Amino acid sequence: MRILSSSIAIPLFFVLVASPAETVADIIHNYDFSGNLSDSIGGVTLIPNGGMVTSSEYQFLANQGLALQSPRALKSYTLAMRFRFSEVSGFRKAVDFENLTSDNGLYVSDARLELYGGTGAGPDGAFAANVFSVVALTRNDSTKNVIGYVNGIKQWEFTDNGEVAVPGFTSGVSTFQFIKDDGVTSAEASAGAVDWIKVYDAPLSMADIAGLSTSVPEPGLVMICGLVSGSLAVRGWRRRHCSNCAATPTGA
Ligand SMILES: [Ca+2]
Ligand SMILES: [Ca+2]
Repeated sequence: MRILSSSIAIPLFFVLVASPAETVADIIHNYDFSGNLSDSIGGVTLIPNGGMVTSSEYQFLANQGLALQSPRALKSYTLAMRFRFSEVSGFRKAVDFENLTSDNGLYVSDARLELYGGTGAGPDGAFAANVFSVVALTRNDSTKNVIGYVNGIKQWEFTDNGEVAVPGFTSGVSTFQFIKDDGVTSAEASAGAVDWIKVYDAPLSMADIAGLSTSVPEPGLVMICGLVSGSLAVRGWRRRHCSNCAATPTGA
């Protein structure tokens, strides 16, 4: 057949146009710390190590960390968190992937973002003391590509053949340890506060990461949006159901 009839060609055209190579990701954990440590979409509750939950954030002294024990293997994912440290000089651990048994992990390092064990520090001045920042990390297990962002701006990327950024998976549980130093060095931590933590089951695009950094869902709307989300592309999810979720970040 040399020429498609219009009745066939038009549907094919729309199939092609409607199939972009856009990342489709499910949000699998969403913590907004609105008075508790629970997952607003029904997943596991965070495990605290001291610290205090207010109506909007988790406030902590150094090493009063949070543990997330996700019931799935996470080799491709996006992790995003909005937090502030009172100290950004030296090494201050933000995320540990080895259940506190390794010095490797994601640090604020002299006000830069560094995934120690995977890549060097990013640009200077990415963080300031007592100022909220959004840190995001994406990992694609097909390519082993890991990208780190601060406030939507890419800081670095590297090929993670050594799975430095893969959370340890033991007994059916992947463990992220937040804002707490490992047992190797113990003191690389800071006091501060965390506003929210989100985990997706796939690497988000740079545009989606930027969107996370500029919109902060209000607690009540998070509940509403959590009910209607499901398996949707994050970009589409936000556009179709959560247009009211965009709000001016507070405290930044
Ligand atoms: Ca350490
Ligand atoms: Ca919050």
